[in-house]
Amino acid sequence: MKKYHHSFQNLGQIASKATSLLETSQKRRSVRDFSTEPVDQQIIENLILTAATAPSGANMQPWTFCAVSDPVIKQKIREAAEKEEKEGYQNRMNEEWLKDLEPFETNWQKPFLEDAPWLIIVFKQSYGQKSDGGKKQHYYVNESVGIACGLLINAIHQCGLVTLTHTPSPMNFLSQVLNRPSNEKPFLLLPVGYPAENAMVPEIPKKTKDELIVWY
Ligand code: IYR
Repeated sequence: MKKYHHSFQNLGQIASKATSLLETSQKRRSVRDFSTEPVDQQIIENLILTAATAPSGANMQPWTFCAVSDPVIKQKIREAAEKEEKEGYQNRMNEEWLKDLEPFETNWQKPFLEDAPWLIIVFKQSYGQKSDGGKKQHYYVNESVGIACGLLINAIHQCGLVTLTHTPSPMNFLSQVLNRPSNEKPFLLLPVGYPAENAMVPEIPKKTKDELIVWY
């Protein structure tokens, strides 16, 4: 163990930070129309390192972040995702689901998978590798990787870029395209970049504080 160093701030500083954090966070939107404008690899690396500060079960850090800018791989991912999505929209998703998605005007076509300069594909590691080749147990894998993704989404927004939580379903094609080992399963795909000039977002409400907080 070592001493924890806390950077104490006064109440006024904390209150004003909490307010400005809320205001900035309320501006975050999932964006589906991306510009092809490139983003430096160093920026993507810092965003991923920020995500990897997440807490995880027994600090096993059960995640792998694949960052793709190669246009050939992006094209492969788009083709495979659209094949699954087409099947999903036409046959797998029920009426209620399709109705719930209407405000978002989504469909099986996913041009953002090629337009965005980066795709970050987050893999969860169901287990790890021991040095002797055995399986290392991982704990609370979904919770841990979910938290890391939340930090990543926030970091992308706070630095002025946009993303979208894309979950092509099923998404096991990502393991093949990216040649991942069998202990890793695809968890979330995040295109990252700048919004297209005329990017549109749906007008959707968030729950009010009375709907979402219960004070005791
Ligand atoms: N995976 C599909 C469908 C989809 C499902 C939900 I729930 C969304 O919030 C948005 C889309 C797609 O990516 O279009």
